[in-house]
Amino acid sequence: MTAGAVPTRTGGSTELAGLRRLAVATLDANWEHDHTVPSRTLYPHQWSWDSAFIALGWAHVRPERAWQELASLFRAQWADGRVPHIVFNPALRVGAYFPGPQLWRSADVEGTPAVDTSGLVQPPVHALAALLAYRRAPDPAGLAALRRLYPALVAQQRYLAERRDVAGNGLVCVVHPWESGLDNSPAWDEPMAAVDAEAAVMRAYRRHDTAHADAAHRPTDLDYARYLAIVAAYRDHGYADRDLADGHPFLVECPLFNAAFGAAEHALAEIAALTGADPAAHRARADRVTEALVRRLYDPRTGTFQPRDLRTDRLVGARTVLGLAPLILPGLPARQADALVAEARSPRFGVARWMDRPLPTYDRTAPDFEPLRYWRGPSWLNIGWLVRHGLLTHGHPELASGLRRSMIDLVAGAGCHEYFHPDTGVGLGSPAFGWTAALLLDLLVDEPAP
Ligand code: 9WN
Repeated sequence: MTAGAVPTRTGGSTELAGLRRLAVATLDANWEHDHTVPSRTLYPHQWSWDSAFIALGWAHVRPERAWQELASLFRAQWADGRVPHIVFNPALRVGAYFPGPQLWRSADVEGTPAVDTSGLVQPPVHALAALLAYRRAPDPAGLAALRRLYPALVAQQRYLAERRDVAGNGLVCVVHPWESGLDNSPAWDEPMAAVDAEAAVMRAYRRHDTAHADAAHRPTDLDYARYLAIVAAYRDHGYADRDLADGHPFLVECPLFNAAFGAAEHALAEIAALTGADPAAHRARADRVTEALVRRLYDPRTGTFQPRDLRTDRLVGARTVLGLAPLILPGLPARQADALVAEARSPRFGVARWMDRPLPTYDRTAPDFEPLRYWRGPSWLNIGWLVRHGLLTHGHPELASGLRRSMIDLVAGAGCHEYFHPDTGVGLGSPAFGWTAALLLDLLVDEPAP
């Protein structure tokens, strides 16, 4: 094992070997025939962006599982190209997760796979993960897998570009906070306030999450009532994306989602070059997405990227970690990249060569910062991994290594938890979480800047 040259607070290589064993054991325990569940208790089905991060982890230890993971997810791709955010395991009992297939009713829609799925998407980090997985394990089987995945990844991008560019400005619009992956981020407070729903609605349902995690660490009942109302609106519209602007209750351009969308085109250009396809169109699209992100979501007054609420055509005010994600775009102009590095280093996020606390998901100086509640403060490894990737992309290896050390320390101190207290590092949510284990494996192997 190469643990990287920079010592962590956790110290020597024996301890790092132990961490690696813990990560592999966590992934093994979450492996389910052809995919990895994010958590056996909280999320026992297959999730879209989880599988991308998890595939990257598998590439370090059992590359064949990386390709099985992505292949099983893409087998559930809809005919229109959308990759559903949940693929339900038919072997599990009704009630194993809420909301289950009964709410989504994907089988009623034409062009859906035989297996039940949700109708939403998640940030398209899959092309980037597939490319990096191949770089971690560059063998003929991996190349063959990349070649098979390529058309599916292209279709995923085409769906987003053609069906989800609601404002016609070159960016993808998310139609539900679940699509952002940061479900109850303060970024969604303004757009969610306009969604008509009552917390009391939840009396008719049994939430599964609060049976397995502390309710104070999860979204509220009012959040869930709104989540369900937005799903019902989309589902009752047949998950059709036409006319969304006319009445869909939640329409937002998210900087993280769109950064992933642009980074996917960069990755597809590399995959095309590796597999004998033409990279040129991907590069041109990546440039267009980057330009649209800067034009639509960069706020020069705050020096960060903010989501745009399409119902009001205004940028939302909350400064969340979503705004740092455009750093993953290699073509981000220096002005914005420098501003994001300043934002990352500010007391709001505290990225440093030696970090005294982990990266939070929300501005830790904000009065409504909540260190325990899910995406409203706690530290998550996938977000740290993305920001670190962005710092490496824009030539900040010392900050990237500070972030890396702080993430390794989190797992060393608390285990492969789903998220962590952003001051104390205490583990929160699921104690055996797939992407935490997978990304730890990736972090333990220090790589050069992309
Ligand atoms: C809803 C699986 C998923 C992650 C999301 C995270 C959480 C689901 C939930 O779990 O969302 O999709 O039930 O809370 O917010 O990012 O993909 O790990």
